[in-house]
Amino acid sequence: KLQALLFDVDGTLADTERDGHRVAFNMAFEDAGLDWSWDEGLYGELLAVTGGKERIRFYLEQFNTDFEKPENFDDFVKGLHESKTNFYTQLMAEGKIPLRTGVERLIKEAREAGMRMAVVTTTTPANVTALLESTLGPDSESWFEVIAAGDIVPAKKPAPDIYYWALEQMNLTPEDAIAFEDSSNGIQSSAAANLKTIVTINEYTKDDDFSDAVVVLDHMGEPGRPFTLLSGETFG
Ligand code: XBP
Ligand code: MG
Repeated sequence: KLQALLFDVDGTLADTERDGHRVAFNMAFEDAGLDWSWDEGLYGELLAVTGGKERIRFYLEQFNTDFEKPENFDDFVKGLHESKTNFYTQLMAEGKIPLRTGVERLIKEAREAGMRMAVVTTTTPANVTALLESTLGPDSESWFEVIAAGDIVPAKKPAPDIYYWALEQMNLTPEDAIAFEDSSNGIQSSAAANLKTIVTINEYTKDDDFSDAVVVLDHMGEPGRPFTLLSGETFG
């Protein structure tokens, strides 16, 4: 019997990448006096790598090789990323990003039905708190039994480690739970952890490979705004 819902955050609960994370990275770059600027197209390519610190390194390795790395490069990346997190949580507190269609309804109905819930994401824990508080309310983080996030495991998605960690914390096997994801990196992670996965696509991920998904939907749906089944088993 299904016991738990495991939610990815970025792209799944809310479209945080283009107008949230990307904007916050650019604010941090400007604040640090760097002339780097990540436009929407470049950011789509940078999403190949999950995790903000990892993404900054990837950018320098692949897209800005002329940049002369400072001696204490690890600290430099860490500091830049901390600044990005500050800008990002500020944007969330200002309510800049709403939840995706159907997400609030799904979470509230699951909660009323006594379903166990967890967050399983590569983003920084403070970002999860900021999004949940600004959208579902001040105590909504407590609706989730486990917040599996950020650097809790060293190998981020597409590695399955963060899902393994969450399942272990909840004392569940993969058969007891279902994952919600929006991206190729996300479903590679959940599928490698043997979880059934429901995918809701977004602009950045609509052409990703979702052959491992139970179903692929455009969004979670609302009364009067039903989702479209894009692939997978028919159900209803
Ligand atoms: C989300 C991400 C994150 C955010 C940045 O992937 O890739 O890295 O873009 O977060 P997923 P931080 O939805 O698969 O979890 O800067 O806090 O690392
Ligand atoms: Mg995601």
